[in-house]
Amino acid sequence: MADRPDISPPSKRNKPALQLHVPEPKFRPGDTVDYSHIEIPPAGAHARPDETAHPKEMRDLAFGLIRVLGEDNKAHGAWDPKLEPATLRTMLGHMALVRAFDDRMFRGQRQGKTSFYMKCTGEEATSIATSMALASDDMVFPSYRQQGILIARGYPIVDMINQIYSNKGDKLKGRQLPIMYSSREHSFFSISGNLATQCPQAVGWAMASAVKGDSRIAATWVGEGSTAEGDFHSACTFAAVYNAPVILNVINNQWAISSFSGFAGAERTTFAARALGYGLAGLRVDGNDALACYAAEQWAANRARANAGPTLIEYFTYRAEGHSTSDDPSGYRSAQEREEWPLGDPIMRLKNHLIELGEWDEDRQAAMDLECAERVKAETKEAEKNGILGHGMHHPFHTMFEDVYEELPWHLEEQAAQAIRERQIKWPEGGPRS
Ligand SMILES: Cc1ncc(C[n+]2csc(CCOP(=O)(O)OP(=O)(O)O)c2C)c(N)n1
Ligand SMILES: [Mg+2]
Repeated sequence: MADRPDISPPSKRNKPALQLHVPEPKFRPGDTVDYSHIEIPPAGAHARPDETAHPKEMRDLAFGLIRVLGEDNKAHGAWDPKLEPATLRTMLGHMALVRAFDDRMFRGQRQGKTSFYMKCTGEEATSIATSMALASDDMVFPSYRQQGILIARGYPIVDMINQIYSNKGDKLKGRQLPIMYSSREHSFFSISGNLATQCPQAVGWAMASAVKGDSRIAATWVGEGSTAEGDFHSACTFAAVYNAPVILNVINNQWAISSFSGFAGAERTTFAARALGYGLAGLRVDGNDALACYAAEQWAANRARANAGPTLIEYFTYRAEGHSTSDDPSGYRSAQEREEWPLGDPIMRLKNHLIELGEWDEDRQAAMDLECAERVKAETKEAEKNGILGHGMHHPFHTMFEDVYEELPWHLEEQAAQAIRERQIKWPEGGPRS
């Protein structure tokens, strides 16, 4: 019996018991929020390295926070992109339009006009200012919260709404979940619900662009929660190995539905710091500062275009609203988080900057907000002529079998015929969804 292995529990042996750490968010519903642990350097504090610098020369930028707009509403430091007031007003206008659009689409879902919607409230700068820093034909691989890119690129609002309503005007013929847009003409890759798949796709596209000797670069947007997916890490490896002309934008809005960023590793280090292990340039940016967002994306675009390497940028922001229309954040986080969030609101900050420059005022802002709301309302009415959810006005049933094969295989043609027949039996009058 003496040689039997010791199977007593570890606590009984002379060794410390192993333990796991399960992350827990700092604040839960009803908690008082205290953000004093968040380090926020003053605007203008960080140096701006040359776009061709080696990642190890800019290590600090992966742990800091690049900021341009100060508490005094002025632009500070080397990262100031020095944009013309007219450009700043355009940026502000796009952000206001996205907010008006989000509000109306959210209400549309509550009214039963669509099944689903996702807002980007508080994160507008991370898609609008960033995409304005790219060329209009650079290929973007967004996630589902970058509707701002389409607005900035001039995609027709009515087509966005047609897609959300899955109606007969929907260019994607009802095949995608509402808000999962796609537009080849706007160099906007089809949004996928499978998180992080867009990352290796962007890197692959960028590699192909380089193989072809083209000058267009690729950029992708991914949520901080989604960086826990293997696809994100494969993308970083490929980007680094082949020096792909790509920008990996990580939108750290601190929540992944009801999971806080700690479950994606935020308690250990920054998301920008992931870049260092791969040998990528890593920048950490105030995502509610439209000028900093523009400047960082422009820096990374210049770097990619100069064949100087890919960049991983973490935009630190806060998801001010629920994850989607299917979510209720009051069940898992403190309502005070949004109120206390120290980086403010991106639209208000840019507005105040323009006012400080003497290039804007509150009356013009109010008029612009009204104009945005009216415009979205008019576009909504236009889209509703093509139908809303459940009103039967959508693409003909047979189209679900089309566009995949050049010639429809016989067995799919049979399935299509059978499906149409069954619907005719069920709804001889044409039915609700003929
Ligand atoms: C591969 C995969 N896993 C899980 C989901 C379900 N899901 C959809 S959105 C989401 C949260 C993603 O959070 P984050 O990446 O931080 O983006 P955010 O919603 O904050 O913009 C999850 C878990 C999914 N769509 N795909
Ligand atoms: Mg998130």
